[in-house]
Amino acid sequence: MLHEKLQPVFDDVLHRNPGESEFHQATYEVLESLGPVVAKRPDYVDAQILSRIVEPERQIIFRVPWVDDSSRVQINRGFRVQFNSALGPFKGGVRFHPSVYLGIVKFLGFEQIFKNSLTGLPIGGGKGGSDFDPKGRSDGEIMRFCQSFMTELSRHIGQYTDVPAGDVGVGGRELGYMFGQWKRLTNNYESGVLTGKGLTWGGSQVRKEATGYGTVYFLDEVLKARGESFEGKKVVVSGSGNVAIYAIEKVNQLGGTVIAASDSAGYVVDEDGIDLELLKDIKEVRRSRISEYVDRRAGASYASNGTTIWSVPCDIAVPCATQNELGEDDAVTLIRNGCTLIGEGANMPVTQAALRVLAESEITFAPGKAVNAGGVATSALEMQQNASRDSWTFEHTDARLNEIMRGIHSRCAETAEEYGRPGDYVTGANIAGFNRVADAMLALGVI
Ligand code: NDP
Ligand code: 2IT
Repeated sequence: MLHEKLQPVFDDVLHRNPGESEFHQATYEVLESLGPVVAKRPDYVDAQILSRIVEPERQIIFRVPWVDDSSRVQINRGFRVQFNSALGPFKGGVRFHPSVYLGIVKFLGFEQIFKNSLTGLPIGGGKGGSDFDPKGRSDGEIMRFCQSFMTELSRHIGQYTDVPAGDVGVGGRELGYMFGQWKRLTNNYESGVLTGKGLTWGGSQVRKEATGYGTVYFLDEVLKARGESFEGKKVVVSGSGNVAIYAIEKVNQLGGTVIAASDSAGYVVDEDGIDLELLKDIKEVRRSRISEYVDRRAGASYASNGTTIWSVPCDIAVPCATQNELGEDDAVTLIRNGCTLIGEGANMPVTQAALRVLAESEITFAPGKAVNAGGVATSALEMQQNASRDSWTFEHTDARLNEIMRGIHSRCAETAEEYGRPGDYVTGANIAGFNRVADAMLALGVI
């Protein structure tokens, strides 16, 4: 149920953005938390902050033509949604996946506004992507696609305007090709135009690890607040991409054991603990399927249909693959198996139906916009280093990331207390994230 002042805002979202179910879901989840805020702040309502915040400042959709290895012309669609720049330049990743359409980019851009706000750093919210499928494509094809994508995107970005980074299907290799094309088109070595860059060409230490490490730093704070730690805990991490791999690495460092991981085709269970070097070789180096893991590791098993990774009994579940990957049945199974903490490493991996089940249970649920904010926070640290033509050590950058994640945790926890919902990280994250943006929007007038 939405507050009476918020229902018309949501009705408008449905009416003006038909068919964009992920965007509807993301806006509903934020609006649902904001009832106590609108009750307390009529000035937000008078200034139509809610109706403005659900409408992107600018949406760009463009054709991306490129030539494949068989000399065939291929056409993809590119997107950049510049959602909100009240706090700073638009900031957010770029996703290459065949499922990408406007509704996905808008849900991600909308989430990004509040996530970036929670970091306390001066970054607005945006997101981009393409329905290009990188799977099975050669290096040359990836390069030509990235160059074509950047040829149009370059008109809309800049260190003070909009700063893209990686997301699903976009990592160091793709960002390299994009930055190369940007540099060539503009004749500017403007490092701060993209983040997630390689260490030899303006990137930051810890950016590659940041989302996964930050996720685990946040969950460690949740555990500490309950007088617990990762020591001896069984953890299930879905996905085996950038976020999952470095979440696993940090869980291992803190004394937990990750017993299962997955990709889009299936999942592996390894009760001795996932062998991270093997997983990195399969997914980061060879860009192959996780099913190979069982061929190279005795005692591990692989499942590809019938069950989901959430049927593996664990103390802590960390979905790090994609949106809506953990549904109602999975939530019921996790509760039954004694799981006590779920933290979203991915963006919106838990469905609305699953959230309702979890809300009635004893499980602590920590939402993505707080949990996975370490990636974009370290992107902002990369922008700082680029602006000052400096580069920090791994230790210094990691310490800053840790401090930022602890700050986000306390901001969420304190806000939840303040609004009479102690321990409710969803309410805490949504309200704390929203209030900072809303105050800036009020100050900047009707724009
Ligand atoms: P990667 O492309 O590195 O890895 C994605 C992983 O998820 C792969 O294992 C992939 O499997 C799996 N996956 C992707 N799509 C699907 C799908 N439709 N169904 C099932 N599995 C899928 O991406 P990241 O690790 O960077 O991103 C993972 C999540 O984290 C996303 O939600 C992203 O938005 C979010 N995120 C990422 C940040 C970052 O800095 N990279 C920051 C904050 C959030 P396969 O190998 O088979 O494709
Ligand atoms: O979802 C996310 O926060 C990201 N993909 C990272 C964005 C960024 O700008 O580093």
